[in-house]
Amino acid sequence: MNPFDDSHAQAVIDNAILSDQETLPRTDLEALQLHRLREVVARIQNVPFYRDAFRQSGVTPDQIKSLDDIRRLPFTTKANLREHYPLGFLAVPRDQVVRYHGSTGTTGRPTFVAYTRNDLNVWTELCSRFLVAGGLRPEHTAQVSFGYGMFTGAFGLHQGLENVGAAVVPASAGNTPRQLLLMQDLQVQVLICTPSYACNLAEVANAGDIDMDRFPLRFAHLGGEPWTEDMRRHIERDLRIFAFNNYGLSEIIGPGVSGECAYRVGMHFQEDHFLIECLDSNSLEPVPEGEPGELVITCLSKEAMPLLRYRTRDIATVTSAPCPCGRTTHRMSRVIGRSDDMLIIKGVNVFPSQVEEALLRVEGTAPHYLIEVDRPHIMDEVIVHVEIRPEDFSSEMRQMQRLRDRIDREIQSVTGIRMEVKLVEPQTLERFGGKAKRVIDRRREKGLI
Ligand code: DLL
Repeated sequence: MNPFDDSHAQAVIDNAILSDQETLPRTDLEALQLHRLREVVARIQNVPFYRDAFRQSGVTPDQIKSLDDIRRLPFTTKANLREHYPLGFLAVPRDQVVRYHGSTGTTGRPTFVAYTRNDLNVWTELCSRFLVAGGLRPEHTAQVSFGYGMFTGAFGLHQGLENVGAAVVPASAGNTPRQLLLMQDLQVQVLICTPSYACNLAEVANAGDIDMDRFPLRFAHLGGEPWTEDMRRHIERDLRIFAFNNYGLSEIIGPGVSGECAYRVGMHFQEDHFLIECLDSNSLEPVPEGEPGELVITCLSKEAMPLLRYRTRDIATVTSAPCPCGRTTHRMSRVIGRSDDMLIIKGVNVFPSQVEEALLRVEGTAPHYLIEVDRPHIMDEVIVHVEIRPEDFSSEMRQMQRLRDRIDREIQSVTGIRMEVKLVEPQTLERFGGKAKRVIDRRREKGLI
């Protein structure tokens, strides 16, 4: 166990700072949500897409009388944003926009998002909240190792950190040895990046001549991509830190939609600004509490580009159970997967995160892997390329065979299907400065799916 683990959590719990908005009694919170929902529905009528959708459904803004009436409102999808590219969803005159960002969109056209001055202030506040929930204080120094640019991660967290009064090191992504140097020389205690980049940092830090007992990092806020509990343990052990998860998406605001408190029993939604539904992706009906469903998010306060019932495609569970921290907000689990990342292999649904979970259960594997799916003939075939940790890499065949068998069994037990496992030498798979790419689906390239 890493030495900072419990001590950091306990210190944060003992000195918790909670804002009034995070501890509103549910009835007050829901009254605020309804008030804001009615406002945003009225405001959004100047967006042609919504005006048409309301007209077609016959619903009028004054019919929104309870939060349940959200179900009468139209959905918004990524495809809708693309159809109205670049700025068809803008709800304010362009002179009120003070910032644009873009989604990372690896496929198709990018999508742009816009912020008014007030939107930036809200975003800053929301990022500050989850940073403070993780123990950030003005005396801390924090390094932002997200790429600064159209991606919302770096700017959102940067604003939140500065707002708390922490000192920001805007390192941006890449050049890992330099990142480690900055951390040591500026005595950085807080790391902000993707989980996969935290892994890369850990790997380089441990391979070099850094004295990890004197390494200054204490905790990290990681987000922007799916990761597993095993990945968290791996990062915490290797960087000797306490790691928090935070979630968001550019279409809604960027980071700041939800984040963990020191109890780390789910990510608290910032419900005063977002109305959350968890729906069955096919029927679009709510799933029972605790069951996985697609998060569908409505912006309650956004001015520049508020979206109604945005289908995130992210699959998670939601709980209303009270959290010991005292926040009254509902919480989401880790993202189990994205409905569009879900692989259907031999008819079985598999999320890349399940493969990660299986791999990291096996001692000796590194958290670097690549899932390659193909259909050379009739059947789907999957090869999982797994990197071995340098200290576990052996030229002895039998030893490597045993390791491969163990991975094989774990993958089969977690996913229910057999995948071919290929062990690869340390440092041979690609490293990512931002979000990792874990899947190559050749069936898609061949037009088979
Ligand atoms: O990734 C915003 C963000 C930046 C969140 C930094 C947290 C930290 P996009 O580039 O639009 O925005 O990508 C959004 O990333 O729909 C999820 O699929 C995924 N994602 C974001 N955070 C998490 C997380 C940012 N903590 C998409 N766990 C979302 C799992 C996440 N997936």
